[in-house]
Amino acid sequence: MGVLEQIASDIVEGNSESVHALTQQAVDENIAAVDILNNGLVAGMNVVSEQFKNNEIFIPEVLVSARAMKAGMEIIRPLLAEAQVESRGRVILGTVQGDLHDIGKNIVAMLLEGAGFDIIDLGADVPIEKFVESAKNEGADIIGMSALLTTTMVNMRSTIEALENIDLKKGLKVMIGGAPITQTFADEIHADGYAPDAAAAIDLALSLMGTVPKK
Ligand code: B1M
Repeated sequence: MGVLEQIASDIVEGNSESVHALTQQAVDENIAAVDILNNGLVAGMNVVSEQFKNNEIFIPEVLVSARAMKAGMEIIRPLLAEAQVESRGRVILGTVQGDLHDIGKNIVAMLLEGAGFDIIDLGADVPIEKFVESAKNEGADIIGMSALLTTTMVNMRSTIEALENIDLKKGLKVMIGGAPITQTFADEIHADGYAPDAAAAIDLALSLMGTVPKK
């Protein structure tokens, strides 16, 4: 097995230490950072995504694999920045104001990063103004909001209204998710998409960017 296949396999296994060491080995062997990203780290996370989608693995395994991917990303992120690898799109992510639940949002962030998106993670309990400010300043393609409480999901509506009020919504797609969210709610508040889980969030983000998701 080559070093990139080994990285992919160790991501599926969730072996952070090995992914870290092998990614460094690949860099030392002068393998291009973009190859390490696409054929090692992302290839591994694609398998994880697919297994998660098919209910073959569950949240804890995804988190362990995502942590392994992060261990590899730490090494190649600066090299990718130097090489100016074209990202699939820039996504601003956050859990809405008043809501501290960030486990699901973090999984979405890690899988989107694994799929080649550039992520600006605003964290949890993100005020409406912070989403708007970030949308203005960061040149994002997508704003992704997460909410786990029926009392905080209304802040998704307020954020979209705030974006519409300053005419920012046209150039931006908004995707939402979280346990209490439904497609009906997404339609009602003029979100461009809703994803029930992190694997579906990748497909949604790709389709919002006009890229047909891989099946
Ligand atoms: Co809280 N909590 N919690 N909690 N908590 C829930 C959500 C609750 C359903 C539990 C219950 O009563 N049965 C309930 C909400 C009831 C309601 O509103 N209908 C609840 C409550 C009431 C509360 C407090 C108010 C409790 C209290 O203090 N009285 C309080 C609120 C604090 C606040 O936010 N202001 C509170 C606090 C907490 C903890 C801090 C203890 C902790 C959060 C820790 C953390 O996130 N760092 C916590 C937890 C862990 C939960 C449960 C048990 C688990 C949530 C979770 O992480 N799920 C939850 C019960 C439950 O859901 N069974 C509960 C796993 C996670 C991977 O799933 O977040 O759904 P999820 O994400 C999925 C999808 O939804 C989707 O992809 C993810 C991966 O597949 N997705 C997206 C999520 N975001 C997306 C964004 C996208 C696309 C897809 O696009 C952008």
